[in-house]
Amino acid sequence: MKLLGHDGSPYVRKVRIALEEKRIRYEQVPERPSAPGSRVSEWNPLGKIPVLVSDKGRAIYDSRVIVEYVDALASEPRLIPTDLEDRTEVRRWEALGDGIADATVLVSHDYDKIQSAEWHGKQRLKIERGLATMERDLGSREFCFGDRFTLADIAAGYALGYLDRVLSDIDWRSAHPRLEALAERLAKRDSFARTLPKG
Ligand SMILES: N[C@@H](CCC(=O)N[C@@H](CS)C(=O)NCC(=O)O)C(=O)O
Repeated sequence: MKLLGHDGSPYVRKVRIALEEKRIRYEQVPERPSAPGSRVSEWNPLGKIPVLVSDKGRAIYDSRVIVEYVDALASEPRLIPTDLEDRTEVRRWEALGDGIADATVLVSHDYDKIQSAEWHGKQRLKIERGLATMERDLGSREFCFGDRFTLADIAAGYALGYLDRVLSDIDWRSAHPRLEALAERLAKRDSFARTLPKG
């Protein structure tokens, strides 16, 4: 199995954390969609990474679909609960993490400051509200959902890690001490440590 996508992409890291947690072997091909001659669109018509290419040559995208597929490949540890209500709650955490990452990508990629201050303010508000919701919903629990590690923790952890890397001016730790403690716990997991982008 091959995973197309470079380490700088938050969504690639999300998928890699899931693969590491499930102890599934894969080969990473560090594709960049924006690089000249990139072949990503041959696998994903949307031209986005990550793409998981199975041994039979089947391409799977995007990160949400890949994580669901990966979770079903090996039964333990279960990342997405089977019960409808539990599953929906975990997927809601995933939507929060993805939404924070999406807004972070948009803001951090506006290198030439083409977008207005109002646009930037709106994106940053999405990040702030997303974090506030995570902080509230985490409460005093050890894990984001239930009493064990799930995709909800991957979602929160990869989004916070990406924020730290590319929008370090956002001091989310002062306002969200529970998320700070969560991020510290997650950083100790092998899956998070092994997938931390270098540099
Ligand atoms: N919702 C998608 C987002 C994927 C995405 O936006 N990836 C970025 C890299 S961080 C990308 O490939 N961008 C290239 C493009 O949009 O042309 C997912 O979860 O996989």
